[in-house]
Amino acid sequence: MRHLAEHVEERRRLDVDGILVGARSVVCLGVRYARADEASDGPIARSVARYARGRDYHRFVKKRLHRLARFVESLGDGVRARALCDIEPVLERAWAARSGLGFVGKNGLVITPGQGSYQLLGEVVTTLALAPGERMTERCGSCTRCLDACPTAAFVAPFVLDPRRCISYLTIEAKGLPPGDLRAGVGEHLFGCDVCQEVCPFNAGASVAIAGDAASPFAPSAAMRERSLAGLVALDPAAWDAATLGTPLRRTKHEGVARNAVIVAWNRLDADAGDRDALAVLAAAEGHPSALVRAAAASARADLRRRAGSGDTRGSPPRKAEDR
Ligand code: B12
Ligand code: SF4
Ligand code: SF4
Repeated sequence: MRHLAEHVEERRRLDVDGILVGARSVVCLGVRYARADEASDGPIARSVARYARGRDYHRFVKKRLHRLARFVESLGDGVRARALCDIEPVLERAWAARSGLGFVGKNGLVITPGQGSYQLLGEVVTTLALAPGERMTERCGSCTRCLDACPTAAFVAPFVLDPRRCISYLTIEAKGLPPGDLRAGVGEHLFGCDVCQEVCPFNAGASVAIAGDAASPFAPSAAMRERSLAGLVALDPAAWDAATLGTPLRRTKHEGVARNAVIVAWNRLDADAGDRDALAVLAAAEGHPSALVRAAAASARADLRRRAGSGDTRGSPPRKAEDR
């Protein structure tokens, strides 16, 4: 996330001129990614955050935003417009909240009543002067479900997240192994986390409100539906490339996904030291080219041996993706 720190001043001032000289308006958009057919995703895909099960959104959302930007430019002589999505150092949620797209919930995410929070944000910044939307007031009320449900206690206070504790950070951005208490908190999450959205009442029925289908860019690939966790770890570079081409999983590389698979297996072994699938993941990880993955597997094995030595073979069962 270093790119965010490189533009501190622009971020502090929400300096739109730094993004597009002469900018006067920002059009904020939410792209839904909840799907009606999520239940058929299979256990591997279901351990991946919903936004990341299909194609990498950066490409196709940006493409749509570019089209909108060209349209906005066609609205007047000399009008300029620039599409942004995720990677630019702007405060997308603050902008979305100001635009009236939704409100920022206690889980820190932009929620649009009737649509929920399973939406990605994008913007078109333009020199065109547009009438501003009306800011939506926050509607969480006394609810604290997201704060209470977070498996790693990542919320310091309502609306305030410690990103270093967030499973999304630990499984996608962080380079090493999470420390003990956080490792257990990662549970069954292979890539990202949706828990603080799953419990949100604004998402009740969100996945059926607008029908998704197999053609949705957020639907998992056939390979992702069928592969076992150990199979995912054991992929050779060519097979990994073929299985994940154009997907967000590429962000952590094979090394990151394999490390996460070891963590998931380790957490299963905490509950049942004889879990065969989990042991198969460790075996595959022990032959992985990455030193990080091998070290993760060695730590899991050492932990198993230590617990077996002390007669402790059972822990609290982790939350399984298929139970959610
Ligand atoms: C870094 C990052 C992360 C980090 C840190 C998250 C964090 N809370 O900061 C990690 C890796 C943990 C993460 C996790 C996730 N992320 Co993220 N992330 C980002 C990213 C790239 C930057 C966020 C950032 O700048 N944080 C720094 C803080 C300071 O800013 P902020 O919280 O965004 O904004 C607040 C302040 O600006 C303040 N504010 C309000 N008004 C004003 C006015 C002024 C003048 C100022 C200064 C501030 C201010 O309120 C804002 C809202 O809380 C954004 C994309 C982007 N460019 O914005 C996506 C983004 C926030 N992530 C997104 C998503 C989907 C997720 C996950 C759900 C992914 C997943 N399933 O695993 C989780 C959710 C975790 C959670 N509950 O927040 C979406 C959120 C969509 C939505 N509906 O809101 C975004 C917008 C990406 C996108 N383009 O769609 N993410
Ligand atoms: S994404 Fe998961 S770990 Fe991160 S704040 Fe939400 S519930 Fe907690
Ligand atoms: S779970 Fe409750 S507190 Fe959290 S964002 Fe949703 S409505 Fe707000």
